[in-house]
Amino acid sequence: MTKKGRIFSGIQPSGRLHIGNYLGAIKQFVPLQETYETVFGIVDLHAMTQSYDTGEMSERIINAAVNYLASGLDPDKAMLMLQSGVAEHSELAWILATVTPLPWIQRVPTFKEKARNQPDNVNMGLFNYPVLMAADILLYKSVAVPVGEDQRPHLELTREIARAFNQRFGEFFPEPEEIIMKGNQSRVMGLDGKKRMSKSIGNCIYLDDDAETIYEKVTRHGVTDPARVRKSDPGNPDICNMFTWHTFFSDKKAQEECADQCRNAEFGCMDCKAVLVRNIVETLEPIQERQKELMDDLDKVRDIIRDGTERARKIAQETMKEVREITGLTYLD
Ligand code: AQP
Repeated sequence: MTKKGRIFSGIQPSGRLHIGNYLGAIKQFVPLQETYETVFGIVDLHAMTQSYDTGEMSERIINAAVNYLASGLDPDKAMLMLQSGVAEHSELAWILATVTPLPWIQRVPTFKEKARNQPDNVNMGLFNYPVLMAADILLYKSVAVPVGEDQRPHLELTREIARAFNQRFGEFFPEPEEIIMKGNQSRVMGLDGKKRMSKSIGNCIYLDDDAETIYEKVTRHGVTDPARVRKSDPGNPDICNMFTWHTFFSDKKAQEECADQCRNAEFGCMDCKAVLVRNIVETLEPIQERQKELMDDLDKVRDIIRDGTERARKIAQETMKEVREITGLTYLD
C-alpha cells in the first residue's frame, strides 16, 4: 500500500511513561504506522528543559523505548529514533528561531504553565521548546501530526513558523495538517483530578506500576465525587475523576453498572475503585508482559533505537542540505 506521507511525533523522557502518555499518545499513534511513514521520537533535548539527574537519562530513554515497543510500535514499520542522535533537529531549530517573532512564543499556553511549575528554572530552552518542536516536525516534512486538544496551539505555531520560513526563503516546508484525537483521552487527569497527569508532577499511574501499587494509588489517592461523604450518599459519576478513568479502562456494561449503583448509593467509592483497579491491571497486563521481555533484551532495544535513528538521520540530512542551500549557508560546499 502506498503510504499517505510522513508524520512525526515525540515523547520526552522526562520520567517514566504513564497511562496519560499511553491513552493520549502512544495508543493513538500506533495505528498510524499502517497508513503513514512514521517517525516516533524520544525527544531527550526537550527533557533537558527541566532539572534532571544526568545519571538517569539513559534509563528514562530505555523506559520510553520499551513502552513504545510494548504498546505496539513495530520497528519494521515505524522509525523509533533518539532526538539527540540527529543533530539536524537543533540546527533547524536555530534557523527557524530566526524567522519566529518573539510574541508568537510569549503567547504559548504550555510555556506559561511550565514556567509556573518550575519558577526557579525558567530557562531559554523552555522558552524555545515550541520552536524545537516545530523543527522536529518540519525536519521530516511531516504532512500531518496527531494532536490532542491541548497541543493544538503548538501545531498552529508550527504551521505559522513554516509559513514564515516559506515567505522569507521560498516555498519549502509543507504546512502539517492536524490529526485530531477524539475524546477526553487527550487530557487524562491525574489521581487528584485537578491537574493533567504529568511526569513532572508525579500524579501518575506509570505503565510499569504493578497491581499492588496501582491498588494503593487508586484507593488512597484517587479523588471521587467530592460531595459524597458516606457510602449511603448518592454519588454523581459525572463529576468523579475515577469514573472518567472507568471510561478509559472498563467496558460499557461495567461503566453503566458502576454509574447506576453509585447514583443509587448501592456501591461505595471503594467498590467502584476495586472494579477500576481490576480493569486497569488487565489492560496493562499484555503491555507489561512485553515490557519484561524487552527489559531482558536491552541490546535488542538499543539496536532498534540505533537503526531508527540512522534512518531518521538520512531524511534529516537531506532536508538540511536543501535548507542550507535555500538559506545561503553553502560557502564551504
Ligand atoms: N495527561 C495526559 N493525557 C493525555 N495525553 C497526555 N500526554 C501527556 N500527558 C498526557 C501526551 O503524551 C505525549 C508525550 O508527552 P510529552 O512527554 O512530550 O510531554 P508532556 O505532554 O508535557 O507530558 P508530561 O507527562 O506532562 O511530561 P512533563 O511532566 O515532563 O511535562 C504528548 O502527545 C502528550 O499530549
